[in-house]
Formats: sequence, structure tokens, C-alpha cells
Amino acid sequence: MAEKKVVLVTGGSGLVGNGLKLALARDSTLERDDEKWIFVSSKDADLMDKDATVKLFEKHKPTHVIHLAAMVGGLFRNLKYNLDFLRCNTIINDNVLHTCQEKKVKKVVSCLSTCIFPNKTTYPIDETMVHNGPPHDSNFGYSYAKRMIDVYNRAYKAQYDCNFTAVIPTNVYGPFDNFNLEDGHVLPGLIRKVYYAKKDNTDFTVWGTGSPLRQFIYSVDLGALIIWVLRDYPEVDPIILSVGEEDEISIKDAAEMVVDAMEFKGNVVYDTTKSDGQYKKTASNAKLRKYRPDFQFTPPQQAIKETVKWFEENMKTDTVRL
Ligand code: GFB
Repeated sequence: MAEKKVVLVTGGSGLVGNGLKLALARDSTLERDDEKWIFVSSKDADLMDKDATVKLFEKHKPTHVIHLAAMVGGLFRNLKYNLDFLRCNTIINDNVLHTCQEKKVKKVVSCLSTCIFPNKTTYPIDETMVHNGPPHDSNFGYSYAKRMIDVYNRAYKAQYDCNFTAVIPTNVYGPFDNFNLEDGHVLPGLIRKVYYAKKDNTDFTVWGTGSPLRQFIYSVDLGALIIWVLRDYPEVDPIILSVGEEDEISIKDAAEMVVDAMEFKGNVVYDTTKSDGQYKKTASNAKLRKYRPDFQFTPPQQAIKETVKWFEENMKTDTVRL
């Protein structure tokens, strides 16, 4: 009888945590009888507190951990709170990873982000480039805290032979995202703004010029890939989880997809007084394709439509993070 696995997901109530739940629900072939999945959030334990972290692990006795808990935000929130992003994420990561080692967790998958790569870089970015220079100034706090997870993973491997690794997703979006204008990311921001432009019969204002380029990954696809990393990815070195370079689109393209998905007929205007942030952060998914040449990403038009549907339904029950 295979030994029972207990998979603890920190940050389980967020965008990526729900992406995991939706991935498991979407594809029954991902289910395993010997796995018990536990999704926890800051309501279950304050991971800034080491004792609370230990108590959480002693309660659930995880054999595997997917570590998603973090202080996260879009460009505009990062611009304002770089020190908070640095401190909070460093403390959380140290508490969680050290408790994983102390409790002999068999495998840990942590979540980084493509915005942590060097600002001055050649393209496409790949996994070997994480530490090759300072990140974009807009989010250096978050970026250095996240980069340290990769350093932690190598140190835990060297000193304790721990099997800790990390994934590097590009811009994630989907149901259960943060739709708050100041703190959220671009796609939820666009969906929220079109929703109110339709409701109030006003213009739809896109921030910036619309020219920056992004690779967007649907949270449900990301969830399916993280489950694969947990079960079958053998390396400590991080792996970029993204659509291909050729699937990179502009903010303007994304705005137009949201307009189509929501059948918005009003004016679309660009507020160029707002920052564009990084122009591009094109990442290679060659390493992922080496392992998973078969993986099919959800077409963005369909993924945006599913996200819009979730948003509109949940706006009726007031369960959207606005
Ligand atoms: O997702 P986002 O906020 O962050 O995207 P980044 C910012 C880009 O979208 C800028 C434009 O070019 C903005 O001008 N934009 C247009 C908007 N309309 C909006 C809007 O309504 N809301 C927002 N937020 N942007 C983040 C990092 O960078 O990437 C985070 O700061 C994280 O740390 C995330 O790693 C994945 O993609 O620029």
C-alpha cells in the first residue's frame, strides 16, 4: 500500500492556490488516492510567526508542501512598498522552509515570478539568469526576497539533502485573483475597469501606453503544471512555467481581449501619465517543453472568458477581492 501523502498548500486561498484546486477539479486524471490536499491561508496561521508555522505543520504533518504564501501585488503596489515586500516575504520564506526541513518534508515547491529576473538582460530570459544582475527598480524588494528562495533551496540541498525546488511563472491571472485597482495585477485590473465602464457607461481607461509585453499564464494551467512539478520534476534548480515566447502579447492586446470577452462597446483610452513598468520580461519555456512537450495551455481568449464569467458571477455575491 503506497504511503499516504499529505500535500500542504500555503497561500491556498489565493489566485494560484485556487488554480491548483481548479486544475484538480478540471482533470480527474490528476487525482491520486494516496494524496490528501490541505489548503491553508493566513486565517489558519500567521507564517510571519515561526511558532505558529511549527504549530500548523504539527497539526497537518505534511509530507509535501507547495509554498505559495507571500505578500504579492501589481506594479503600483510594489512601487510603494518595496521594504515591506522584502521583509514580509523573507520572514515567511525562512519560517516555512526551515520548518519543512525540521519536519522532514519530502518535497517543497515554492513560487517565484518572472519579474525577479535582471532588468538589464538578454532575451529570452532563462532559469540560469536569475541572479545575473539587479531586478527592475519597481519591485526590487519582492524580487530579492523571491530570489533568496532559490539560494535557500540550494543551501538546504547542500546541508540537509532536502528536495526543495521552485517554479517561476510569468504573469498569472484567473478566478479568485485580486481585483483591487491599486494592489492588483493588470488583467484583473482591466476586467474590473471594463465591468464598471459598462455599468456606469464611462470610458475604459488602460494605464500606460499599452505597449509593454507580457506572457500571461492562466492560473488553472499553472496549477496543473505545479502538480506535475511536485510529483515528477527532479531538479532543485527552478523551472519557468510559461507559455512560449511566441505567445507574448502587449497590454493593448490583453485589453482588447477583455473588451471582446465582455462585449464592451464604449471608448478605450490610454492614460499615459501612468507608469508602463518593465517594457518586457520575455522568458523561455524551453526547459518546461523539454520535460512536458505535450502540455496544452488554455487559449487566452477562453481563459479570459472563464475569468470574466467567474468575476461577474462573484460580483453578485460580493465575494470578489476588490
Ligand atoms: O500586472 P502588472 O501590474 O505588473 O502590469 P508587471 C503592469 C503593466 O500593465 C504596466 C499596465 O504596463 C501598466 O501600465 N496596466 C494597464 C495596468 N492597466 C493596468 C491596470 O489596471 N492595473 C495594473 N496593475 N496595470 C509585476 C510585478 O509586474 O508582475 C510583481 O510588479 C509580480 O512583483 C507580477 O511579479 C507578476 O507585470 O509590470
